[in-house]
Amino acid sequence: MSHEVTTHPVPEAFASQANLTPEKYREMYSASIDDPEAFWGEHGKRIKWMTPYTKVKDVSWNRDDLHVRWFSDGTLNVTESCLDRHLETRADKPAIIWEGDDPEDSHTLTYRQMYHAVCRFSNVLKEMGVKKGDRVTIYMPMIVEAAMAMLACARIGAVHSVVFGGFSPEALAGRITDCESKFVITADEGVRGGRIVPLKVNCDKACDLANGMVEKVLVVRRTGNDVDMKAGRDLWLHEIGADVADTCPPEPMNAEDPLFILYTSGSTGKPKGVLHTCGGYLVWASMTHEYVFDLKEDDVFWCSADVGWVTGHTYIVYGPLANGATSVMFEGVPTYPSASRFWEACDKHGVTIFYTAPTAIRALMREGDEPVKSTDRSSLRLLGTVGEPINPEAWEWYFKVVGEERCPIVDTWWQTETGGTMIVPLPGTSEMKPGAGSHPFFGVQPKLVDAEGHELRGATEGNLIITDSWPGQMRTVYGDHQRFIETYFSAYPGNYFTGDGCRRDEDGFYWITGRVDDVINVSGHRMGTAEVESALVSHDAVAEAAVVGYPHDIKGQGIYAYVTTVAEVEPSDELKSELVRHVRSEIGPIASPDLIQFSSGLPKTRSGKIMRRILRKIAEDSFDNLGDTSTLAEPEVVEQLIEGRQNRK
Ligand code: 6R9
Repeated sequence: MSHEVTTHPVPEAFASQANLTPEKYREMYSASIDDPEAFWGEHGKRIKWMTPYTKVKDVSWNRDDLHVRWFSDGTLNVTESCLDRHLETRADKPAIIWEGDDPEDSHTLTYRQMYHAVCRFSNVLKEMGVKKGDRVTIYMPMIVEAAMAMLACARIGAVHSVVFGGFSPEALAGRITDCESKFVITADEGVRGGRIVPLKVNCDKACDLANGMVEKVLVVRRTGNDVDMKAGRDLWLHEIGADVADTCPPEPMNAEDPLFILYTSGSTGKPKGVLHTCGGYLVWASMTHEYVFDLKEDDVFWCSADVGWVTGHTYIVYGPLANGATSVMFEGVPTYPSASRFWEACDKHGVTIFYTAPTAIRALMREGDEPVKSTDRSSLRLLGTVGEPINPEAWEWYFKVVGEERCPIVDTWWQTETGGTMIVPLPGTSEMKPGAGSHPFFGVQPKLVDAEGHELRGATEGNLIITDSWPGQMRTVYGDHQRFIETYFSAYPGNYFTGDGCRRDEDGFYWITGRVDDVINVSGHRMGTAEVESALVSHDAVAEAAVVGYPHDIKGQGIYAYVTTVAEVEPSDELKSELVRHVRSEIGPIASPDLIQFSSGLPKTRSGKIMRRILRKIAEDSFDNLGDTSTLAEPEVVEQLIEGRQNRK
């Protein structure tokens, strides 16, 4: 990434009304670091507690006794913060504005309506036999019932595990069995970009694969098309929801009781079930949502993520609702029916804050300025991005064309594991450098280190670690605490390792440079290269596969797969298509390889370790700088791979 960017001051009109000033940020940040107990003791009160906490922070990042607890003697139910407490002053305020895939299709739910709908949903779950502590898998399209399902689980103390609706039956089954989820909530079908997604069919396949694990499936009617219902197992929400009460007492939960599990990819093995708990997560979600987005009572906030990702959890559902904000939920895609869709919907609903991913911005930028300029967008006052580094060109376009230089851009760096934003140019507090994550949020202590863990000071580049806990931190990997310790706390003992590389410039701004492990970021979706590899080798024709990321104009990174076929099978274009189909069915369309290169071998060390560094360089078309290849078992493989790469152009 180019280091030369134009720095922009905070637009004046924005600065004059911002919640924070540079001084206030510095003051609050220092307070959060100097005395975390006092700082969080105070800010923890922003959510509703049933029993107030007296303990604030109880954390050890020591490997032998690793635990993370915040507010640990407090009790609460997160839905009281998100719903009940708004009934007094915001009952008729829109809680969720739903914008359907079809631009003619939208509706609004007020806080009162949302409250009763969630209570009814909670009573339905109880009738199905869901109990406190049970895991419930949610496999849904972007309809309001997805948010209701999450909150209904929270209301009765069940632990939700939302699985992105674009995942395959195999991927869904893996996530069901990993957390032993006896209950699944799905819809008949989803609708995206004018196309139907067969959710119930996928869910049925997943239930078969999960070998009797699933006892009950609750089905929400979205399209109304016919689907098979299995007697004794499957239930329609509109049927059992018809005669349940519309109030439901909130289950008292300890601050450290689980709230949700969300599966995310790592550099090795199968996806990890990231576990978040009730108290700290909600404090973090609501606090970051307020300060990062300069939230005001009248804002209409639109986060365009899917609830299947952490961004949807924190900034469509929990953060906005805890803050009594109006949250827009969008069923469709940015380019359907046209490339003006986002901006038309902003006009339609008077959106003031808009938050999306760089990959969407790049895709829309390619369509030119006209689809943007044909819309009004005067309601917008702040723009945000998340998911991957944003290249300065896309940033400038977003700033100038979409926001007309009126709206600051908050580039929010964070992870599934962190629960909410960690590094961000808080609006109004700092000039903006396109592409820079900029500064730590309250309570966040970033540090840059070299591979051995030595701290790097001043303007420098290294691996990004966080040196102390924050309330929104994940608590464990569900069912595998050891993996939690190994993954995050073993590279730099006593510190949390993010897996990201980062540069700090001479002004102290942080710039995230991307993953330094075997995780790639495709259109803002995290993917373990190992997952794609294991999907490929599960095909009979494949002997061996190695997957790396390579620069891709729209997706940020594309998936490049090197494949060695078994002896009896000749490589062919048909086989390539077949392998792409295979990976889609094993994981889902987001994991489709963009390029497959057949090769007779892979570059390996004598001990048999694949040298991905070399494969990455070849995929990037940079052949000159392959580094030391002397440890390779068969150096000639590299020549063949380069030739193969060059021939494909
Ligand atoms: C929220 C989310 C986390 C990984 C993270 C990093 C990348 C996210 C970013 C960013 C640069 C940003 N990432 N936001 N990189 N600038 N503003 O995306 O969570 O899906 O767990 O991905 O995404 O590499 O480590 P998750």
